[in-house]
Amino acid sequence: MKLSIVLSTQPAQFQAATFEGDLETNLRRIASLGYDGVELAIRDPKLVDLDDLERLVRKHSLNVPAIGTGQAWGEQGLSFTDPDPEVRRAALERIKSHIPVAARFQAIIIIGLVRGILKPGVDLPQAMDWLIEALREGSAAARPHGIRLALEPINRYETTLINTAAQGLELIERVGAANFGLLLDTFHMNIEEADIEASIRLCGERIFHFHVADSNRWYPGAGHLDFKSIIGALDATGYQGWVSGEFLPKPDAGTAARQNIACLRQI
Ligand code: LER
Ligand code: MN
Repeated sequence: MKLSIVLSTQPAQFQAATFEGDLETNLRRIASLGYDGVELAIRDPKLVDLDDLERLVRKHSLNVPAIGTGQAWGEQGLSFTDPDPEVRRAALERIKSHIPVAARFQAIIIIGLVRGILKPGVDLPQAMDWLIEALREGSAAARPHGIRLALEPINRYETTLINTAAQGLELIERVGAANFGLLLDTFHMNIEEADIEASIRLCGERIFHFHVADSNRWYPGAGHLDFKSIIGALDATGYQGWVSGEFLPKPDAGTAARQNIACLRQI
C-alpha cells in the first residue's frame, strides 16, 4: 500500500489538509514519518515556484500521487457550474493550468469542489451539462500528457452535485473519457453510501485515487469505520493507486499522521 498525506502549499480555509505551513519543514516531516508521497493542495499553480517545489519533493524522495484543486472554489469561488460563463471558463483554465504541474510528477488532478454547487436560478440538468462539458474539455487537454482526472463524490453538506459513487459512475459514462475516473473518500462515503465496501466494488477500476479519514474526519482508527474491511475491498478491486490521508490535524498534524500510518500499515 502506497501511502501519502495531504499538504497545502498555501494557507487555506479547508480544515482537513493535514499539513500546511512551511513547505520544506513539512516535506521533511512527512518523509521522516514514513510516507511515500505527498498529495499537494494547490490553489493556483501561478502562486507556486514549481521548480523549487519539485526540487524539494525530490530532495525528500517523495512522490506526488495527486494534486488537489478545491481551493480555487474555496478561496476564489471558481466553478464549472457557475451561472457566469466567465467564472466557468476561469475554472476550466485553472484546471488546465494544473496539467503541466501534474505532468512533472505523473500526478492525478483532483476535481473536488471546483465542480461547484447548484446555484440559485440554475437547474440540475443545466449544471450537469456544464459540468460534463468542462470535464470533457479538461480530460481531453490532460490526455496527451498522460494525465488523469478524478472526480470526488462529496457529501451533501458541502455540495449538491455528485454526492455518491453511483452518481460518479453515471457521470463517467456521460463524460466518456478513458482518463476520467473517481476519487473515493471514506469520510464522504460514510455519510452518503449505504454500503461502503459495495460501493468500492461497484467503482472497481474507475477508482483512480483514494482518501482516508475516519467517521469523525480524524485519522483512521479514531472513529468507527472498519478500515480492515474497507482497504480489503479496495485491494480486491485490483487497485494499484495510493491511499492518501486527508484528515483533521488533530490532536496535532504529527500525531494524526503517525496514527494513520500505524493503523494502515497494520492492515
Ligand atoms: C477534498 O478532497 C474533500 O474531501 C472535500 O471535503 C473538500 O471540501
Ligand atoms: Mn477528500
